[in-house]
Amino acid sequence: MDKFDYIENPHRRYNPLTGEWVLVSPHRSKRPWQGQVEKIVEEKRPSHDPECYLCSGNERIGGEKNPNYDDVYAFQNDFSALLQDTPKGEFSDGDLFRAECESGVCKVICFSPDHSLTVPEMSVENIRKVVDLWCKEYKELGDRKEIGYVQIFENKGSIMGCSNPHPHGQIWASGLVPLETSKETDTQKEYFEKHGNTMLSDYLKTELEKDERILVENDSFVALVPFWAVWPFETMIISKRAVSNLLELTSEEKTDLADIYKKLTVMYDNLFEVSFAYSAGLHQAPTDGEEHHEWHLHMHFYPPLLRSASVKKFMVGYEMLGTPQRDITAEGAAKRLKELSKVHYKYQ
Ligand code: H2U
Ligand code: ZN
Repeated sequence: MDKFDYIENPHRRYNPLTGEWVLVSPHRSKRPWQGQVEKIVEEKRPSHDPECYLCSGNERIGGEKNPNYDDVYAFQNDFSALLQDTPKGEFSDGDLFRAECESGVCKVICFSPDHSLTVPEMSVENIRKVVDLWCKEYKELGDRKEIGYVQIFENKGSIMGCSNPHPHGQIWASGLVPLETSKETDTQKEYFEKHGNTMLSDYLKTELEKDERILVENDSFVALVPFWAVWPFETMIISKRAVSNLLELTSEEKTDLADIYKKLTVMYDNLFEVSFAYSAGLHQAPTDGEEHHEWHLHMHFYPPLLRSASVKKFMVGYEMLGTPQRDITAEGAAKRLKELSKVHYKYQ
């Protein structure tokens, strides 16, 4: 038998942040593809849409009116999944039937008054205003004693269930630390206690040395395809300095975060020459009143597209019943992404 080679042979890869595994089948990406490949024709959107509930000055569904904002704007979600005044309590009927109250705050953040834009088309200066608003919201919500975690995220594209193309994100701040960040807290804590460094600073050091999965970097951040990526073009942005949350960033670092957010999303749009859909979000220290030296600020991007503007990866079959699986390797995905033009296709 030949020696095991993870570029060629089927294997599984470990995600040290979640403790989970992904099955990688590189030999399958050589099989012929016979599905259809359509080019999506995107309609040009106006800068202001009178029907849009996020545009400045417009009325929202609940009847409230947005102010005439000129850069960013945050408001409480009119259909919040978490509510502040939920009665405290829990229910249990033996070991098998358990429920606990959960409360929190949900907000919507408009990234720009310009309805026609998306992050990759915004200026770094204007994306910086989004970063500043994230900082303000993380601080204000996180300072509340009943809030244990502030999840900041962006759902982009109708295939991700996003209801409106107006550039926007959301924040869900909950009493408890939700599942994904709770797993990442445990794994990072264990690593930090054992090694004295954050897991992601050691990970990033090796990634930079190997340079097999790095997409782009600036003075403060690196964007890469993680070794353990599940989605075909899944990526992460990791801060070079081991900071645990947004509030520890210097002003230059905040601008660099805006810069790399733009650079990565330009790559994404250029991949299939379409406004690329994804769910992305910041992962940072819980606001549960504990010290979190183990936490290392990062951002995950989970895009659903596989091989064209219209062919999506489905998490089905073995993936629902067994374990997630991918064909194109993380290295292959990184190579494709980093070879793309750094200029957005609409402006080439
Ligand atoms: P998406 O990005 O996932 O489509 O979310 C948009 C959010 O905007 C969604 O959570 C909220 C929805 O509840 N919303 C309002 O708060 N007010 C409105 O008038 C419409 C939508
Ligand atoms: Zn709009």
